[in-house]
Amino acid sequence: MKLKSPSQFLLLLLLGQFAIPTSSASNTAITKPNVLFIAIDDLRPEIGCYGSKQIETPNLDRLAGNGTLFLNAYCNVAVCGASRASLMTSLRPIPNRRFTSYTSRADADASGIVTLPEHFKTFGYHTLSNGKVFHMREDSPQSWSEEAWRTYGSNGQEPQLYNKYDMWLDPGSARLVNNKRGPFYEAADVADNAYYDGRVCDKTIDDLKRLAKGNQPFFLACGFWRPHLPFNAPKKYWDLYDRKKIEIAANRHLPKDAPKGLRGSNELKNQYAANDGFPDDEEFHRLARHGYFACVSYIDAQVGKIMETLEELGLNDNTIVIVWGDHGFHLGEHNLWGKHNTMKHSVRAPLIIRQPGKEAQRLDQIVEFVDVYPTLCDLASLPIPTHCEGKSIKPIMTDPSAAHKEAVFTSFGSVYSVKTKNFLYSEWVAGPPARMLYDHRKDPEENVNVAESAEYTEEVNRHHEIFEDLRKTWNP
Ligand SMILES: [Ca+2]
Repeated sequence: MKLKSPSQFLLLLLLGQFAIPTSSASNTAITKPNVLFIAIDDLRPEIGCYGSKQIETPNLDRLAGNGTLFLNAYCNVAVCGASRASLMTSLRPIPNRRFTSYTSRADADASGIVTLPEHFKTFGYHTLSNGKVFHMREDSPQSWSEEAWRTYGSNGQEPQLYNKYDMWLDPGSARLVNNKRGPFYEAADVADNAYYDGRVCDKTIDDLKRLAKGNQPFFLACGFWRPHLPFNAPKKYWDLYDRKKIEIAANRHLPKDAPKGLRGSNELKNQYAANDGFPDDEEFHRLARHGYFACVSYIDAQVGKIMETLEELGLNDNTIVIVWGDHGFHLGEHNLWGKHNTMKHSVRAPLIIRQPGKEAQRLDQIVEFVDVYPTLCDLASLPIPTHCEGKSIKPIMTDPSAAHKEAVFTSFGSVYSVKTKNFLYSEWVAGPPARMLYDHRKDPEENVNVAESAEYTEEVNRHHEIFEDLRKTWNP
């Protein structure tokens, strides 16, 4: 690029278009912090650091032990593509911008919104995407300095279809079952990088080594596919668990007074190999949990390898690390599997941010994923774009006694929810009128819907008003 004047150079320097020359070629000499952005598909807070007693997640626990753990983080919509599009734009899903999985790119592009990585790119960052970051590899190509990397094409197809991409490696596994998908789990005795996520990890490690030698700050996004179905993980991660000892959900029934429209996801049913119905016995619940746990441990090990590389390269002191799951996941609670509703197990998700120089802490303020974009800008000292609907969390990371928000919002389909400190309230905005209110002080597992109980009229009205205030912003 030819510069027309010294003032243009100064402007570009201020905008971060040029790396400031330093005496060292090392990335660590750059004052702008790098961002390592790790997305884990369908990971609920089933992690040791969140209090899960059964899971083996030493690496995520170590990361949380050096960072800020958000105990009450909520996705803005309980489905993969839309949750990601919302987080990456800091825009809420609303009826005329639903961010449904296959139109996430169109929604973001049509709104002319600068995405989170695109914003960093504008300010001089080298931005990379490995694995499942946006829902589709083709989504938001302008966000990345290099073409988004996956080991398979997508072209609008779910990769689990037809075993096109070697998702099932055990020759004994069925290839096609119901709905033309493979079986819902597999434990092939293979190396980590035989399955897809191990290759995402290897690519990310190679990138870190390359980026460490450069003179540009980086925003490196790494998206793992598991523990999303199918629960395929190398056998050694299954072997971490004794299936007989796995505890299953105590509440394998719908909540009392639940609306008729309350459902879970059909994904597990679609991948269940038998044609004689879907099981509901304890053995099946243990098997499905075993598969999910094996996948979580598999991903934990990949995160560990990446964190080890970051440390070896001397990048720890100048890299913000963020780990998030795109939404929650039912593991048999209410006899539901997966996401696709607004129950706590679908909408609460893990969020861990390690900020260099910041001591470990656990925060219980409620936060939501539209807050991630402005927070990363704030932590990296970049301006926060005016379109962002979220609010930076940095103030509560700096002063844990500070307040953040009275309420956060989440959704699925035509159901919209308000989460406050003690309650989760949901309202159906289309179809037959229905609502849910769960009192998390008395009923953390959401076994009784108290929305129609006279005792809770005041709380229902209060939450409805909070929702109405949000609704007024939908069509400004
Ligand atoms: Ca997901």
